[in-house]
Amino acid sequence: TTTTVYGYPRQGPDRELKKAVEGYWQGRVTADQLRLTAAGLRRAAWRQLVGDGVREVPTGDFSYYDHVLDTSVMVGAVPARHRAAVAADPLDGYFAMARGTRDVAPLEMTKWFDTNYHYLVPELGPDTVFSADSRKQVGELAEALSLGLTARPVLVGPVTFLLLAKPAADAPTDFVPLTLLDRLLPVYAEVLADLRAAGAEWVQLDEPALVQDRTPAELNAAARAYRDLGALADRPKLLVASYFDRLGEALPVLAKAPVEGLALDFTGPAAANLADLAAVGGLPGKRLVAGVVDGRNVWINDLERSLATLATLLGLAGRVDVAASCSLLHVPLDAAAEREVDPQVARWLAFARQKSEEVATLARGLAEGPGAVTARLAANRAALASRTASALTRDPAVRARTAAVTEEDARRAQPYIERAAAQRAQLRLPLLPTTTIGSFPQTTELRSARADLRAGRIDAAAYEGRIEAEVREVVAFQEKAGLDVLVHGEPERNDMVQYFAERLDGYLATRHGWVQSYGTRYVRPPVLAGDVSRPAPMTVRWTAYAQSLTSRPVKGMLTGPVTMLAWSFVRDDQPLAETARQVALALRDEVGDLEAAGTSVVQVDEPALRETLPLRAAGRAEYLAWATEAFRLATSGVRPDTQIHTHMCYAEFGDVIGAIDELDADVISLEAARSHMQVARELAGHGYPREAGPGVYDIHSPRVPGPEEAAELLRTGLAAIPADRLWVNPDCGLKTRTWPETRAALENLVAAARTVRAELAARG
Ligand code: THG
Ligand code: ZN
Repeated sequence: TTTTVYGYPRQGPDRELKKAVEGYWQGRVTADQLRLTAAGLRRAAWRQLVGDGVREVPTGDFSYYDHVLDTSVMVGAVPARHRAAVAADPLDGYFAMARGTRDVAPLEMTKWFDTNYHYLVPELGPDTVFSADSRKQVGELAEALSLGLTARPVLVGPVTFLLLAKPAADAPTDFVPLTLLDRLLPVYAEVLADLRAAGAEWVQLDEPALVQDRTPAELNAAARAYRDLGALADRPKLLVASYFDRLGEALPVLAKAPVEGLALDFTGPAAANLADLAAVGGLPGKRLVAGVVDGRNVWINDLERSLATLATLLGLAGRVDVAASCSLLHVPLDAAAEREVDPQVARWLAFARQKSEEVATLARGLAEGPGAVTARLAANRAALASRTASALTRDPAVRARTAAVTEEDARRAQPYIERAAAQRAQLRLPLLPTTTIGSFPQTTELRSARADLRAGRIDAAAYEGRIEAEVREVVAFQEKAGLDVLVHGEPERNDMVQYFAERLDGYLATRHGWVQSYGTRYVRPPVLAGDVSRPAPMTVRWTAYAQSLTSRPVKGMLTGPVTMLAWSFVRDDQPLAETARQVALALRDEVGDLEAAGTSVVQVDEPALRETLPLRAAGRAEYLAWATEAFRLATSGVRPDTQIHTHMCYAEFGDVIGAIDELDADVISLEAARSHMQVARELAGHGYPREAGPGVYDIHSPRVPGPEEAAELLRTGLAAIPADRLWVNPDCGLKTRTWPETRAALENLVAAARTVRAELAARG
């Protein structure tokens, strides 16, 4: 029995990698310095893993930006528009693929399964010619071997690589990247041969795409891929890894494949792998790497339960090793760095380092018997018991309240038609009302004010004075620009989820808990540790202040329960639906307080509704049911004339369009500018009965559309949504834009609304 993990946080304890890469982009760090920093971070990570008890370390999981991009480079899948840059300088070409240049667009970015990590989408077409470039993989393996370590290269597997790819812009629309499998396999064969020559005994091929619903043709492709790779004469032993869910139909395919080992996830929904494995007769003669330590949450493992799982698995494979369920990339580095966390809670936390130790403990318990780890098991049992018994995780008042929730609580008292009439009378808005999504530019002055407050250079009163000044400016600008429903601009918020988490009981903030979101960008997801309640209003002060400055309606701005869960680390000791209901009730109180303070429009954002959709279709209906119920619970306590808005960012609404309807929000704003109002047509096609604001300004681009361009998008929107239900707004919040862009874009947006209103009036 050995111990391993599939990947490790890359950034270093103080995000040294972010600093080095961004420094390189700015010309402050040379390529050699960057390489040296990276090699140092890899070495430190391996030493840490070994020190914590992981005996077989992963290599090749490191990345300057993204490991899927590294795979594109490894197989030569460089889009034509980036080839010159890659040829001129591989490192700069790599970053050009990641970030684009003035002249060429980067690869598209999207979420890595249902995690909060984003990868760069490979672009493939019928003309793609693959070629092997194993230098990064071979180089990192050589580094680890030269340190005397047992090392196993980890690669994105060929099937997953193709399934994650998208057709290049010039490919036929019906082109399916998986049809390139026969061309890709020889390239993997070459990389495998190179790794063997460099000293790899084992190589891991990650195939998480096989835990999703797959067609028989896709499963066949997987069977063919591993039959062919298995048949190679010159290759290392192959470990095919899956994670994030059960393998299901793909399990018999991989169990039969001529590879030496499988790595399976046994946590969360993937725990079903245990019964599935028994049903296929186990993996006789093969190596099974058992992912029993959850690699995507921050909680200590139930070691006794994992030992029981491992004991069962012993009878089902030739050899059983212990691992985390997936790469530790998805969790922060070290819980011991969180010195400000209540020690009572700190003993429940496990980040990458603590999870490595758990893996080591479990392997020892498995190999030598539980008696060898008695003290650890006792401490673990005590910590788990203290979590169950804690007043933080069991707040009787919160539990009584969620238990008393009725179906009516999650339903507005009046149907939309009646609410709309009441809201029209109350708000007196023009046709095609204009608004924004909530945030205005976060200036350096605002950021430094926050830094000053944290460092104690200014006091709370001085900080609030600066925020008030910003709110005054934002409100004055909106009045002058002629917007109809105003916002306060959210200058007091850095990250919205963090802002609310800091103000809710039951939530825990971390100080060093960085997790890579994409490239050099990181988030510090707050931790849902206990039962959630709201000790005091969270936003009323700023919304009411903004409202005191203007006679136009000011929209209150909140983050919805699903997004509060999606961008946090969630509890693993109760159903997500229960946690969502607790957050929803806290938000419901905030919505009520906003209404009582004179706010007649409240927006509750759910940008993550689509993101958290379960990987397999079987789980989706249940998820959407609790997710939409939580939103309605947060928003249904208001009067009929209080208008509820919601907002979602991403463009793939197809899968959740029914759920959008189920939210029963009076108004929804959506991203639409880049797709030329496609979403307006989708909503109309679905018979969406309420008001909608498909965005007419793409805030992801520094380009400011002129008034005629926005007017044209509005006319397109009008073809799908009637004039009395169409709103005019940008695609998303403006916090990443500059003030000059924001001013010009919003002035143009108002001008466009006025032009189209005049056209409608002329037509009668
Ligand atoms: N908040 C949280 N999670 C998220 C998002 C969010 N996950 C999904 C999506 N939005 C991720 N997008 C980003 C965008 C920007 C940054 C990170 C994730 C970013 N981070 C700063 C950096 O790395 O330099 C650090 C920000 C900070 O100081 O907190 O720019 O909106 N919770
Ligand atoms: Zn958005």
